Amino acid sequence: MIDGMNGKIDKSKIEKFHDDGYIFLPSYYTEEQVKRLQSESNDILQMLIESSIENDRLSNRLNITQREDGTTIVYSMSPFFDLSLLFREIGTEDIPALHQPLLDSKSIALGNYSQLNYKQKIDRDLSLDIEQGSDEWPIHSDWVYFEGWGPKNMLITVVFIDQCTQENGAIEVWPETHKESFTHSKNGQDLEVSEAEFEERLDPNEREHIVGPAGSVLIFDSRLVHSSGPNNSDGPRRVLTYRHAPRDNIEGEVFEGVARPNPSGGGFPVELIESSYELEYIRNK
Ligand SMILES: O=C(O)CCC(=O)C(=O)O
Repeated sequence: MIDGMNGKIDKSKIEKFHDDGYIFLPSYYTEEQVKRLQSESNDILQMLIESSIENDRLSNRLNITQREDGTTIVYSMSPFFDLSLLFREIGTEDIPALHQPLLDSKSIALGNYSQLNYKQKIDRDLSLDIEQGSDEWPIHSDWVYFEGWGPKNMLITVVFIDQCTQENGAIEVWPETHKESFTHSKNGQDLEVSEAEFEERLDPNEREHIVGPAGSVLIFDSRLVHSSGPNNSDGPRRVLTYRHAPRDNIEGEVFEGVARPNPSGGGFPVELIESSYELEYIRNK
């Protein structure tokens, strides 16, 4: 639907993907397309915040934290496949076309595991229960969340909605770490590479900050170790993060290019609850 313009995945990029575990396509989307991404992100956030306030209940799609410095930050929002045709079609059309040279079978979006990471300050008093936390992402690989049940050869695709810089908390990757496996330990709800493994096997000097303009696209192997720092700028640092897997590795139904894998085989979809609150808000409005 909003076909990217630049950065076809040629032979050298395929090699880099296999060697380093990631590839970066700067300015993949045009400025005009970026404006659509930004306005869609703004509209969704506004709707979710207004409807949370109206219903006196924080939407379960939203992860909002209060940093130590007192700032309230929208950390992430998920799922969004039912909220945005634009974002869904990027996941079911643009990204699978991009993935084609990297996978053996058609790329399928794992709809319930896609997020919009806002890293965005909000000044409003929400008068809702907000937990203390940070806007950093721990050092981890995504695969550890899926190991044992998830589809093999998963790819993570990140679409930059804003320019990503070191100051605003760009994603950092450790090249080649997709070839190994790292022990993770629990940190609250998250998993992170254990301190011992970090000390022994990860060199902070080898970490690469993936910085670039809005509209850029980063694709990485789900086993690649990555993280991100806090947003120290005044503006948001928004990225869409999609998870995809080859069709051949997905058990169960695929509908319109989307699968909904779940470790327990079931699990009640969050959006079926959330949409009742959102529609209530929209009707009242
Ligand atoms: O948005 C970010 O800065 C990092 C996201 C991330 O690490 C993840 O989704 O696994």
